[in-house]
Amino acid sequence: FLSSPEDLGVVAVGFSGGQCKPGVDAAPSALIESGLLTQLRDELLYKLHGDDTVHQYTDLVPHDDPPYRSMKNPRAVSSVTRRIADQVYSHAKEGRMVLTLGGDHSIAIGTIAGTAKAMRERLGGREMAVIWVDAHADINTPESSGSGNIHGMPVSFLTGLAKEDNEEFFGWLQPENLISVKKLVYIGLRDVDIGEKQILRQHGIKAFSMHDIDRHGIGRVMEMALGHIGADTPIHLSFDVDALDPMWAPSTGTPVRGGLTLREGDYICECVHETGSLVAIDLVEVNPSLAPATDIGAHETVRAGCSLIRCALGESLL
Ligand code: 6HN
Ligand code: MN
Ligand code: MN
Ligand code: MN
Repeated sequence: FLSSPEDLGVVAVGFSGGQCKPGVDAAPSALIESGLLTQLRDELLYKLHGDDTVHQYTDLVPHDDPPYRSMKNPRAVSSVTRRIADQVYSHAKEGRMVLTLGGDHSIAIGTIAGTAKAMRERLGGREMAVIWVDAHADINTPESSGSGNIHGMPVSFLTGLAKEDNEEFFGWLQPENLISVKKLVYIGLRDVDIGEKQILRQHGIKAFSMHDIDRHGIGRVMEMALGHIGADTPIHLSFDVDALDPMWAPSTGTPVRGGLTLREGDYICECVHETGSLVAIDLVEVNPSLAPATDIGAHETVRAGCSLIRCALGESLL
């Protein structure tokens, strides 16, 4: 699916409007300052295209953005994700792997909308798969959401479960931007809202919770997850750092105990890399300003994020 797998499009998104805690906008700079892009260029030998500075998209954030269908900051999130979709699409249609550094998880509305469209065009209508690694399912509809935070809703818009015609509120999403619930796989779930559980059950969505990982081990879970997707299907990996246990990634907006070890997270990324089908990766929800007690937490979380990305992009262990 990638005409030039060594070419990497980078999109750095300092956007936090999908939730209420400031600071997640500082993550791309923190990841870049810790040397991530230099490593990808000098050690993993990628040719980088796109952002070495971080988009803040302030021009797209309106002064007044009252709730719509209970969504908070709906105009800002809609117009920022629409811009991201264009950026990601233009990399993916060139056959580049796309790396997006968030930002909160609402930005995946843009990244997946962009890759889904590019892959359909490049593969004559064939569908892309998404592996969503997260403590949360992020599949609330505006109506099922208890928080109104759009970072808890991206999957419902991307699968067409949440519908909206008004362009100002995600109505810009077209059928070619969407993915099928059949091509969606979750890994790491442990904090799923009641309404979301109903949605997962009703649509038979494949999900591997922490319980499944405890039972089968991460090796078997990855076999089953990739088996569900099937060979020769492009994969978009959307990795929320809160999938990791707070021991490894404390600096995040909605931490949940009982998560993945850093090695399990890295293993997921390594397995996805090994398929040769990875076309895009998002790393989201790193919030360097949410460090418990000392700033060691922020540093550790950034380091964990860099490790996940290097593994997904093919850092070899030996
Ligand atoms: N995330 N289910 C909760 C909500 O507000 O809808 C939490 C969402 C968390 C989102 O971590 O990307
Ligand atoms: Mn999450
Ligand atoms: Mn919850
Ligand atoms: Mn998430």
